[in-house]
Amino acid sequence: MTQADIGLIGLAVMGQNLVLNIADHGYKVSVYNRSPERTDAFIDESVEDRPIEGFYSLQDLVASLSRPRKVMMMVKAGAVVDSLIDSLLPLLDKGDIIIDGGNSLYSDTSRRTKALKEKDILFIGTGISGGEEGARHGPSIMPGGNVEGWETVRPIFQAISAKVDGEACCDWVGEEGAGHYIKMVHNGIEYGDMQIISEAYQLMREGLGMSAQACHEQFSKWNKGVLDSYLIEITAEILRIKDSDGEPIIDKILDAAGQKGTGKWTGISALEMGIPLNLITESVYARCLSALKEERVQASTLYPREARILPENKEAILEAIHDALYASKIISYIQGYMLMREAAKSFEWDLNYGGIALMWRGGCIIRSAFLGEIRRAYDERPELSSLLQDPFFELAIKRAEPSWRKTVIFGIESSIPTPAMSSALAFFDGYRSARVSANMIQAQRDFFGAHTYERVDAPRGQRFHTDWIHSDGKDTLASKKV
Ligand code: NBP
Repeated sequence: MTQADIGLIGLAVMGQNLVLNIADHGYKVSVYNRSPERTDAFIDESVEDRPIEGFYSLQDLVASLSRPRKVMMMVKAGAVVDSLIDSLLPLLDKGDIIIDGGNSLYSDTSRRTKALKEKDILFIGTGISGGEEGARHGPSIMPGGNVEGWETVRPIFQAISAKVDGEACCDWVGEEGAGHYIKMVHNGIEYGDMQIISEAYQLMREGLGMSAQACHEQFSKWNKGVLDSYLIEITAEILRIKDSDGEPIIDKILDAAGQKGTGKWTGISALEMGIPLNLITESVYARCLSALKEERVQASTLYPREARILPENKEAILEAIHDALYASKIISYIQGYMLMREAAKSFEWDLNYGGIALMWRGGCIIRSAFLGEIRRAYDERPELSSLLQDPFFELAIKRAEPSWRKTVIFGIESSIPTPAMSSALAFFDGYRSARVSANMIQAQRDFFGAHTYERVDAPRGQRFHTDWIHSDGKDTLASKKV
């Protein structure tokens, strides 16, 4: 009997769909799950005549694989991954490859890559996006880890991934935890995209008094232009669907958002790296605030909102909301790319920024036409330090700016929160300012803590201190070089 091309551990929703996808591309797959009943049910109900075989011990699974063996785990991130690696190690030989396709934290992947390298086992930690549907018909795949394993797994990964204009949405991302880092940033951007779309929706629904059906029509229209993306498409679809009583189902859904943690990880990493990733971080906070449902309901009676007067220039505001959504989305990706650039510097990863945009272009939740422009920008100028320096994005932001401001003002005047759109605008206003308010912060730090400051009329790096406390009422103080 021929040996299998790859083994897959973990037959929940992602694992099952990936196995079917791999088998449909002509590869023989061996599968294993902790609970044997799930393996049996999968083999009985879904496998049909595909080249898939179930095993009931890791030993038998590994023995069924061709060399070098490729064993992929699709299990919950965390301790389970470490314990499975420990169980696999005695069964594997030098040059075999362990792949973690779950949502592992990048630092865990870096640790595992290094530890397994010492045992001559190649480790690949790969981000996989697209949910159940993507896993079955073509996900976005973001592999990183030990590059020596890449050529062996590449044919399978690129065969099963999504394709855009014939190109696979899967390429090598970089060393150690780079694949999982990029997947984490992808998820952070997903939080941001979802938040700005939800803000636009609330402005339309409550600020402009539009029905769910009218919002459906508007989002469908927007999906044919620069905002063309999976998340705008599903938003339009959600707004069309009615509950059994004929009312829009969106109105029956409780306004308390869940989260699994990848947005938070992205925010934490941005804080650690010192990158102003405020749109994504605000999106995480917005979910936290939404979860305080009971407190919000109480506060809404304590601080009742003034009755809203619908504006007369509805069409103009609608257009402004579109532009604010587009500009905020650009800022979100700009911040995401700033973070990846800093991570690459800090961890000494050689990231391919255009390739990352291609990987996100299809198959994943944040897929959009707009990512084609990001790819073009980085292909043309790989050294680009910010997408704001690319003429396409420069023009887009300049065109959208007045409407973006108008939208944020409309939200404030209507007491509709737009934390992501507003923070994106605050970021932009700070980024484009040659002088910000940090001179005051430096003066305060020097006043209470003698932290020193740099001067505008001295070379960078020279530090000064003022003896603010012993001024004895004098308002002219000397700045001393320290
Ligand atoms: P889960 O994250 O729910 O993983 C559970 C699967 O792992 C079950 O089949 C379980 O077996 C198996 N498993 C094995 Br084998 N050993 C286990 C152990 N020691 N402890 C616990 N479970 C064990 O599955 P999923 O939703 O398919 O996701 C798989 C990975 O892919 C996760 O890391 C997830 O974050 C990631 N991911 C998910 C999505 C998505 O849309 N769901 C998208 C992208 C990435 P059992 O049958 O005995 O419980």
